[in-house]
Amino acid sequence: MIKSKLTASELMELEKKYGAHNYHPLPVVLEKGEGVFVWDVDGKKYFDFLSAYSAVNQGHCHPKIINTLVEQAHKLTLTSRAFFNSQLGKYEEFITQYFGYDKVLPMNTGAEAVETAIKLCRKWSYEKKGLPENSAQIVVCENNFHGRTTTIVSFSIDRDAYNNYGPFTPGFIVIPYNDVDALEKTIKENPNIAGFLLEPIQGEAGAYVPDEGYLKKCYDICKQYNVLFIADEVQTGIARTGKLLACDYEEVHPDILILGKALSGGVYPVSAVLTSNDIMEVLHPGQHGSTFGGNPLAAAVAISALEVIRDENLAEKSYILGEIFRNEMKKLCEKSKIAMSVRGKGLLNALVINNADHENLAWDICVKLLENGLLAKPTHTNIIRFAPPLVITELQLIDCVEIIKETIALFE
Ligand code: IF1
Repeated sequence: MIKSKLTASELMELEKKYGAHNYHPLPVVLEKGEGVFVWDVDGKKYFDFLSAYSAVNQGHCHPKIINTLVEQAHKLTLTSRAFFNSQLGKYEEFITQYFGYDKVLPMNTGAEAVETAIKLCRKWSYEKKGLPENSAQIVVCENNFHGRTTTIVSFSIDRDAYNNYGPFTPGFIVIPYNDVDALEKTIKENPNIAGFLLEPIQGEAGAYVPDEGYLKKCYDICKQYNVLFIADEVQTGIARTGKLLACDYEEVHPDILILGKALSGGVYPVSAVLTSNDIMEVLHPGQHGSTFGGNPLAAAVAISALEVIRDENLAEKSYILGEIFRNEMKKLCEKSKIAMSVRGKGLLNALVINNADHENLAWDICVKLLENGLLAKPTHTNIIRFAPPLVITELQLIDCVEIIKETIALFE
């Protein structure tokens, strides 16, 4: 029998029947991606305004990154770290110099990098800061999102993220985000604080941008009390917010920097933890690792992905286009009864929807946006995240602003 192409509904049925139901996707089946565009199995074209949660900042299937992936895949993909390989050292030199650190520990997913940073901070606090064994506390923020492992959800306040996954990992103190006094008070009251872990802009919370100066003030308090400032830039990093790192807006250089997602341009899971020699030297052979961490394919791809960010000036583009986008959305909010406000930096933005009269309004708007050729998804019921690949042109952005305005108008 000639294998006929499965329809969108047949493909959705297969996922429903054989896949875990841990997501609720929008009703679209994607088959192809290129730059800012994706196509579904019926050939319909969309602007992608989610960018795989900021993993394809460089655009879908960027040719330079794909070429590197294919070329390296024909040579050597994985050796384990039992041996050296021809790509890792070059990548480690490139990424440490690019972000201004002494050392990098290569991992695969963002959550693994966050877990690595937590272990590193704890070990440093015992062996360098001198905290009593198993006493280390790491301060985190309300409405954080740092991944889905058991330890990470142990300090989530999102019930869906932690409910029935206990018992939980101890050693975390949750304080309000964007509250400098809460950080200083917590550090003063608790002698065993090892680190402060935060997102410079809270992504999942809906592009929640803290007050100007918040990062610098927190960094200075951490320095004053010998507490490590740990920035999770898995989503905000790599040019997404209009600077190479969101911390760059306040010239804060995190003690530990966590990267992921766009570190590979979305073609392969690559994450990284960057820090100083003084901190990284607490790790000795056999004390941490990962089968795929630092593999030659990931290393080669990550160099290309970062070269694209650098050579195509994507941070500067993100900054300029983000200003245009927020100005247009602000004008929309001034006239709209349902678009309340827009917030974000660079091309990490979110529109707050007034869903008082219609709880699932944000979802329904996203379904209509999909019909109108633009993919976006709500977070926390009433916030729509808008985050296109950073390679979008100004003309394309204006077209998308029109699609958003026309779609919202249908619900006024
Ligand atoms: C899902 C959210 C975004 C992250 C930050 C670490 C990680 C993430 C700041 C972990 C991952 C992803 C996970 C994905 C959807 C997406 C997400 F909605 F879950 F919260 F982007 F906001 N730090 N975020 O944003 O990286 O292990 O996934 O590689 O779990 O649904 P990961």
